[in-house]
Amino acid sequence: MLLAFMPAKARATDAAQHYTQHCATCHGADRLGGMGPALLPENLARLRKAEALQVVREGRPATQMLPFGQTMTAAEITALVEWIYSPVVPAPRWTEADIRASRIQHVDPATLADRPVFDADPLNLFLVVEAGDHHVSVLDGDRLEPIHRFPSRHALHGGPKFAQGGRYVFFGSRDGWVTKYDLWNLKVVAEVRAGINTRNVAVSPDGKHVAVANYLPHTLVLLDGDLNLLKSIAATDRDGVKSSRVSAVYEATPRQSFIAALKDVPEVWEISYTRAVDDIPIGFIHDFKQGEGEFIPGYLNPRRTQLDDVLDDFFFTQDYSELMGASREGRGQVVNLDVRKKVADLPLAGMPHLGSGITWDWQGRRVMASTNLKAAEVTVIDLATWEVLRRIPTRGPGFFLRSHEASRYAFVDSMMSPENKHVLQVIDKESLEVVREIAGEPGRTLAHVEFTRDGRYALASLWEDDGAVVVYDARTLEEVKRLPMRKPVGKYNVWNKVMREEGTSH
Ligand code: DHE
Repeated sequence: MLLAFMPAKARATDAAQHYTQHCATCHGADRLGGMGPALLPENLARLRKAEALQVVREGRPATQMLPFGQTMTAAEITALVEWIYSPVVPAPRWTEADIRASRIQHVDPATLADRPVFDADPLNLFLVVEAGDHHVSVLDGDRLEPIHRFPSRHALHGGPKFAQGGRYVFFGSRDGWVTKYDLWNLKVVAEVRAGINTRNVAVSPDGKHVAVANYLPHTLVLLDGDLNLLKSIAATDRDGVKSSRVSAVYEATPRQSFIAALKDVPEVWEISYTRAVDDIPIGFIHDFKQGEGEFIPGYLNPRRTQLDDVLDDFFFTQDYSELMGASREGRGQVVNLDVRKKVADLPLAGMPHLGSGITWDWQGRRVMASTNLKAAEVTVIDLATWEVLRRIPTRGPGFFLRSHEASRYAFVDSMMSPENKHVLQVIDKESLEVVREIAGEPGRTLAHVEFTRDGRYALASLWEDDGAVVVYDARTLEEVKRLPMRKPVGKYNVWNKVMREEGTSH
């Protein structure tokens, strides 16, 4: 029978059988992943269906993914792909027991050397996330050469988070895996699966607390520095009625807390990771659980700020007293984390990508600037008055903006523009104008810049499977060298991250 004429239910049964036969061993009987990634609509959101069809047909070179073009007909492959893009009902669960059971201790910490096993400056290393074959390269930022490369979990997303002066770094994958890596020993220490579909991770500077924001299940997970579960908090409104995905979580050092926003409930949470918080008089920092008359101690318990609108993406002022946030529709607001309410509206358009915002001093004012995923502009905002000072036109909507305190320039991509995704634009932070364009090869994305520790060089990603990290002299803007890489996505300099350099994301 032609598949198109089969009833939908029969097609689904057929697809489920093919899944069990061909896919379950690697991707898990429940589609939650195993040796291969999870095959759920949430986790496949970044993969176009046409590409998924091709992967099932032809396999993925240099991975364990086999081709099934000879084993299944085209119609069967189409039905299978349709099926993995449809939700699992009821929604899969990932309990505290699942989290605990998933933890892997890769090395005994007692066997790790307490000094770097290489001679490069440990504070000027870069980590380059290579999405092409799911690896991470470690670069020496002085010699601008790789010193190590190791396999990562599938589809890392968000910046890795550094702790203990840059010795340890924590990665989060879209499939929920958190990896603790010892940069001095160049070894994976431990891993845990904190969720099924994860946004990002945040880590306290002493490396003792890790927070994980999940879309699936609706939880914010708190781990200790060895990735043991401390608690998993159900992300619901304060009445426990409406459940929500968690948009993202960040660490706020001056407040010794994690700040998270919910995506489906208009609330910001602050979760203190210091027990000292319990010494603060009740009523100021403690939260009141509605209806039950019970005060909840502040340590590791969310303090909620109610808003009128949800936050998708957000950015903090340097002292972390205020948060600038935007919803998917671009409605912007400023939330004061001490008075716990919205204090201003932000006149933003499109879909500002506040998470990649940067700050600097401009004509005696502190400003922040952000790209926009839907508008071809960089928006510059006064951090004292919240007014938009300048909308700098760019070649196209962009994802990432980067600078360094020692550089007069900020680099912005136009990644979201099919015609201009190969162009990086250089903005003069004083004149607030584009002063130079660095064009790669049309059709091949050039994006995501990170500076060396001293701001002397800017490293950009030629974001292709046969791509490279391209090194530019940050003063002359000339190319210095390129290091071949498999689809380099983000790159992260230890010093800039640990010092919370103003020109980079945190
Ligand atoms: Fe990201 C960071 C959200 C799509 C690459 N991205 C972040 C962060 C958030 C976010 C909240 C900050 C987390 C952190 O660093 O702790 N990203 C989103 C989205 O909502 C969006 C638009 C849709 C989605 O499906 O999640 C999205 N992001 C993408 C991509 O398509 C990118 C380009 C490719 C990819 O790998 O998925 C992408 N996002 C990145 C990178 C960072 C990031 C490289 C870290 C930037 C940095 O320099 O710190």
